[in-house]
Amino acid sequence: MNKVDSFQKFGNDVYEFYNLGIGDPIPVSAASRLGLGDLLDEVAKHFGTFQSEEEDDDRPRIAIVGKPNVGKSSIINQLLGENRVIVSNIAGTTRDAVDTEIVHNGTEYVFIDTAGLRRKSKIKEELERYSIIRTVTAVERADVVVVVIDAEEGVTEQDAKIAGIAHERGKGIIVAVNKWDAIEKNDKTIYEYTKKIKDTLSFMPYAEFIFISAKTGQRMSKLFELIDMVRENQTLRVATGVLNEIMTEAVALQQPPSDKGKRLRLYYMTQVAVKPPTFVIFINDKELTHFSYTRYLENKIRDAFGFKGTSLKFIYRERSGKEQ
Ligand SMILES: Nc1nc2c(ncn2[C@@H]2O[C@H](COP(=O)(O)OP(=O)(O)OP(=O)(O)O)[C@@H](O)[C@H]2O)c(=O)[nH]1
Ligand SMILES: [Mg+2]
Repeated sequence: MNKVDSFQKFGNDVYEFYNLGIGDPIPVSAASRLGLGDLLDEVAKHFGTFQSEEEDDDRPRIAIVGKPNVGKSSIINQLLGENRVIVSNIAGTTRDAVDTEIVHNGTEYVFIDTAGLRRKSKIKEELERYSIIRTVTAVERADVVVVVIDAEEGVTEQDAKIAGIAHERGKGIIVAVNKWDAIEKNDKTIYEYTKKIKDTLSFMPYAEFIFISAKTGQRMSKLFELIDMVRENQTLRVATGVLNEIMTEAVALQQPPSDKGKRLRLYYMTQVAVKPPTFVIFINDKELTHFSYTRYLENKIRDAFGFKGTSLKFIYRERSGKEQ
């Protein structure tokens, strides 16, 4: 019951609402901020414990995402070695995310299959939105995301959009070019494909690449190696001492940007999180930061530690009390 601006004045009126027979009325006032805590308590009572279930599960989770018909389900089938996921050549067969457990070299992996994201013009908006939500949910649950591209079709803007979902969430990313058996190749083909895809996915230069065939099984065990590597990189921690050595050296090699006579100063860097590896840099003034210098620092860190397949996140903090 909203607008109960005074419990003293209107408190008794609330009982009338029991007549509705839909449980206890909870008086609140949004304007006077009354009763909101009680309302929240009531809401929180109904929270389940479903979330912790997956948090306790430390098996690697890999989401397979991509446009319709690129071969996502086929990849999982090939990995599994038995037909447990429905495969068909009609675009949009997989409507729901499906979890498949696969044991490889004694490690248990959970693969999450998703429905392909369609371009808006092709299907009803509703279905499009549903597929996006499914993909987003799968990506959020995953440690590593395999973005599948159809070698026959080549890379498209839609692929970039799908890859962007994983990139924005800081997931480990592997770009798998599937149906590699179906195209004609010479010794330049892999190079040309890689260049084209890197151009289209230029926002994630760190992504790992693999050229596979779900049909013939080409490089499927290599895929597991990549998944393991990317997962390790997602959780890699760099010691603060080493980080600051790299930072000091980087600053000495290339001056930080300045504006109106004031120069960006970097005092200290430390890694505060993994998945994705996240670094806090203490500086004098946030206004002076520039993405190109952040990228420069990122490249220095990558030169030293690789971090292949994972994005890195940088957070700037102004350090007060320091002379500027
Ligand atoms: N030649 C070739 N065909 C493939 C390969 N992988 C999948 N296909 C074919 O591509 C079609 C689509 O495969 P699916 O695995 O159903 O594709 P999907 O990405 O799961 O499709 P949706 O679930 O509808 O989004 C099928 O006809 C497969 O046989 C491959 O590596 N080579
Ligand atoms: Mg499928």
